[in-house]
Amino acid sequence: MNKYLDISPEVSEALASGKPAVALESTIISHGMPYPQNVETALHVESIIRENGAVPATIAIIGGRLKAGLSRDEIEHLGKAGYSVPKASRRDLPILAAKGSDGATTVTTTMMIAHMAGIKVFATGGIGGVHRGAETTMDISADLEELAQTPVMVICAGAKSILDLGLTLEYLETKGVPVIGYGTEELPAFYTRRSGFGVDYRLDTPEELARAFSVQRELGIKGGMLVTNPIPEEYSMDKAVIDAAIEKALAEAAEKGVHGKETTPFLLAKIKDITGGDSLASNIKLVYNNAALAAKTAAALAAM
Ligand code: PSU
Ligand code: MN
Repeated sequence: MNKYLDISPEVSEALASGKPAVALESTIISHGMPYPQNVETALHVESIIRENGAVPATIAIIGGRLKAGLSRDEIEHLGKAGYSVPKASRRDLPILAAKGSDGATTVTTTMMIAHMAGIKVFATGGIGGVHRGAETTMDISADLEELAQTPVMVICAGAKSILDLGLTLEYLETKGVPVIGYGTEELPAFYTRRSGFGVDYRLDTPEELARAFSVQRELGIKGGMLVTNPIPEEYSMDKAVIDAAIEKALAEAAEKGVHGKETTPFLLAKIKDITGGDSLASNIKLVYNNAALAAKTAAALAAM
């Protein structure tokens, strides 16, 4: 264990006794939703994980410490501080730790810290990917590289079509990352169940997911696995409404010359503004759905 990592007593006890644990990211808390819904959602996600037989480990950087397992006060702090908490991707991690700063962990750094702590399963909303126009901007999320090198299973609701979903799948194929559809042959597009792009494999139970991940480990294959879990039908959004919001957000980003690490937060915030409460409600429900599946999968892995 490294000297910058703090594992909470509850998570530490779970890991030591072979109980299932599920990692959760903190960018979704600080940058993904408004206060106080972000804090309420983060706490409710933790209770869903407990109800489904696993221990939640929300991950963040607090005062330069890499944390696996946060207190209620720490979650409240990250939610209240919002955008003043820096977004922490792979390149930011050593600097924020050296400065003793806070950091909201993305999929990338949540995977890194989960792996340092010994946590195998991670639930989130959406992952980063290859941006539209990446053939000229080269804007490709560090999340895809992390999936290629860090042995953590990431359970998400697919990716938003702010990205080029076809290129994102090509990139994951090149990097050797298995993309699994949970109960579906089609990649879900976050707010909607369908994207028109196929996944590599369809698996239908937490036990099947656990077995696939376990074999990947036994074979000594580097990297993780991406599980895409469609938003429940009753909470999915109208495709035309969400597509129009995404096009508007993309046009505004292009007009303002938004680039680099600001691109994703800018687009996500615009979509939220344009679609209002509808997209927030869907976002919360899909995270709950992923948390339940992640807890069941972690429990199936622990039982193997
Ligand atoms: N929700 C999404 N997509 C995302 C994110 C949230 O639908 O990309 C957040 C996640 O924390 C993700 C990060 O890891 O943004 C990716 O940022 P970037 O594209 O700058 O790598
Ligand atoms: Mn980027």
